[in-house]
Amino acid sequence: MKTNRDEYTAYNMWLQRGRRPDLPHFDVEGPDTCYFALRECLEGLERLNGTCKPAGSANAGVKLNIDKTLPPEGYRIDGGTQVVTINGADTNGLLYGVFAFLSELGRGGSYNQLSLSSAPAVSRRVINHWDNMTGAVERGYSGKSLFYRDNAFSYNPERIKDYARFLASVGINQLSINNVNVTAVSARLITEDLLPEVSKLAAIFRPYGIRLIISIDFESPKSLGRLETADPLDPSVERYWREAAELVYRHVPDLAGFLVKADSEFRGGPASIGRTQADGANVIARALAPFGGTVYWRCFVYNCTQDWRDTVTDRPKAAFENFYPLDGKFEDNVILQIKNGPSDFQVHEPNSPLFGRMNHTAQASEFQVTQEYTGQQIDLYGLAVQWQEFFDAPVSKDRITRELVGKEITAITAVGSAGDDENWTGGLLAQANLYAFGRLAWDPSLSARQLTEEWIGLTFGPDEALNPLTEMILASRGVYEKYNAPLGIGWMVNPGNHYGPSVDGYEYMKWGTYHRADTVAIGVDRTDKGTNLTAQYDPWVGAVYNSKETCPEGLLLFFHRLPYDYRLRSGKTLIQHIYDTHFEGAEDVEGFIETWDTLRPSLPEAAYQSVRNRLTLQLANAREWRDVVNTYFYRKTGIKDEKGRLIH
Ligand code: GCV
Repeated sequence: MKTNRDEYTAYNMWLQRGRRPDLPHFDVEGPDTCYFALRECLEGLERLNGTCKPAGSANAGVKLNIDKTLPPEGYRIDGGTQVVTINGADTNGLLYGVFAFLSELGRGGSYNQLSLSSAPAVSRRVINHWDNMTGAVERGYSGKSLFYRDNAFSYNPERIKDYARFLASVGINQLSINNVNVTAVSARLITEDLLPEVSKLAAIFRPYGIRLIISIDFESPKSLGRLETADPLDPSVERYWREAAELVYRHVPDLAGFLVKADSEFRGGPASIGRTQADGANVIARALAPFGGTVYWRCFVYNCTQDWRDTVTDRPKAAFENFYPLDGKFEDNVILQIKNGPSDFQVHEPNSPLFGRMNHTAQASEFQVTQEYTGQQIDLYGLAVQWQEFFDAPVSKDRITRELVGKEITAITAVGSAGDDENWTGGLLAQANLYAFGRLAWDPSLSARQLTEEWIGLTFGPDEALNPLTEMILASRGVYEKYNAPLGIGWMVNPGNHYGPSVDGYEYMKWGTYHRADTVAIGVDRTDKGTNLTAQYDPWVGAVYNSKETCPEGLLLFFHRLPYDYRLRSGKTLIQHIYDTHFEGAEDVEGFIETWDTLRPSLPEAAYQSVRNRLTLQLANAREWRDVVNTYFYRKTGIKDEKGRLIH
C-alpha cells in the first residue's frame, strides 16, 4: 500500500497525515447530537488522504448513530461497500468508534469488510499530570508543562485541543491537571482565583469526552480556609470541604473529582493528626458526592525518614499496612489509587499486595508513562511489556490481576509523559508508551505485541520492513533490566534525578530503599524468615514468592537475600549472572543501533535521526551502568568474571 511518508511529522504522533491517499471521498452523516464526532470523522478522513485530494465525487459514506443498547462508551462498526455505520452508546462511544474506524484505515484496513465492536473495561481511564504551575514538570522528560508558565495558566488552545484528540483517540477520559505535590499556588486551583481558568481548560477537553481532576492539598482548610485545623472529623473542616466543592462544581460542573497525596513525602495528611486514611478521604468524598465527584486517594504512604540502620521497617510493606485494615471503611466515591508495585515504579517489582485483597474498596492501578526510573525517554523502554506483566500476575491460585478490572479495579491511571516538546514525549519512541497506556486502560487484555504493531502501523505506516522495530520495542524492557539493578532489587540510581547508576546512592539515606550488599550476600529477606512482606499476599501467591525455588527469577532479589555463589536456574552463580547480564545489556543496545540503522530506508529521515541520537545516549548510559555495577560487585566480592572480561 502506498503511503505518503513525506507528510510525517513527530507532532502528529499516531494520527499522521497522508496514510491513505488511496481512499475514496466519504460523505459523513449523522444526527445533530453527533456533530462533534462527525467533524472528527471528516477531519480524520481528510487527514488520512493527506494532500492527495480524492478524485471525483463521493463514492462511499459513513453514517453515525447513537445506539443506547450498547454498553456505556462502547461502539459497533458495521462496514459495507456503500456505507459504513458507526454506532456509539453515547457521544463518547461514538467518538471512540470514529477513532477505531480511522485507526483501522490508518493501518491499511479496508472499510467495506469492517466489523468491530468494543467497550471499555473500566469507566475511568486517567492520565495524571505532575505539572507545576511554574511550568516545570516533576519527573517530566518532554520539555515544560502544556498548561502553565510562571505560576499562571498559559497555553496554546490549539495544542491542547490536539492533545485532547490524541488522548481521546486511545480512550482516555479523565485528566488531572496539576502535580500531586500541590504548591501554595496550585492549591488555589479550587478557589475563585483560578477556577475560571480551570473552567476554560475543561471546555477544551470536554468535547473529547475528557473530564478534569484537580490535585488538592489536604491542608487547604488551614492554608486557604484559615481554620485552625485540617482534622477531617472537625465540623468546620467538613463545612470547608462542602463549600469548596460547591464552588468548584459551580465553575466546572463535570469535574471528575480530586486527587490526593496525603501523609506522603512530607505532605500533610490525616495520620499526622491521629486520624485514619479513611477519615481523611471520606470527609472530602462526602463533599464531592452530591456532584458525582470521585476522590482518588493515593496509597503511596510510607516513612520517608527511615534510619538505614533500622532493618525492621520495610518500605514496600507500608501501603498494605496503612490501607488493608481499612477495607470497607471508605465512602463509595473514594477510589484508592495504588502504584502497580509496592516500591515505586521500579523496573521489576511484584504487584502491590493490595490488589486482590481489598474486596470492599474501589481501587485504581497507577502506572508511570513518564519514564522516571525506566530511562527518562532517552533509553528505549517499551512499558507495555511491564504493564502486561502486571495484569497477568496472579492474585490467588485461580485468579489473575486482569480479572479484577471492572470489579475491584474501577480505574486505570498513569502519570503522563506529554510536555511542550515538539514531539510531545521527548523521545519519539516514547510515544508508543502513551499510546499503549490508553489502549490498555481500555482493554487490558491487549498484548504488548499488538499494541506495538498498532502504534508502528499508525505512526510510520504498515510496512513489513519495520517488523524488527516491533521486536526492538518488545525486547527493550528486558535489555534495560539487564544493565540496571539486578533481579528486582531496584534503585541503584543516582539520587535525585534517578538517571544513571549509583549502587550505594540511596543505601545510607532515609528513603527506605536498601539493597544491603556486603561481601557475601545481597538483598533484603522479605520472606517469613525476614520482614514477612510475603505474608501480605494471598497465601498461595505469598508461598510462591516465599520460596527461592518458586519465586519468579526476575524478582529473586526483591524477596530474597542471597549469597553471590547462589546458583540460578540457568546454572550460573548470582555474581556471574550480574556480570553476564551487564555485559549483554550494553551489547544489546549496540544491537538496537545496528537494527535501527537497517530501518533507515523505511523511516522518515527526521524520525531516524532523532531516535538515533537517543540510542547513542542510551549506549553511553548502558556502558556506564555495566561498568559501575560490575566494578562495584567485583570490588565487593573479589570474585573474578569467569570469562575474564575487563572489569575496572
Ligand atoms: C510526585 C516518587 C517520585 C516523586 C513523586 C512520588 C509520588 O517518589 O520520585 O517525584 O512525587 O514518587 O508518586 O508521589
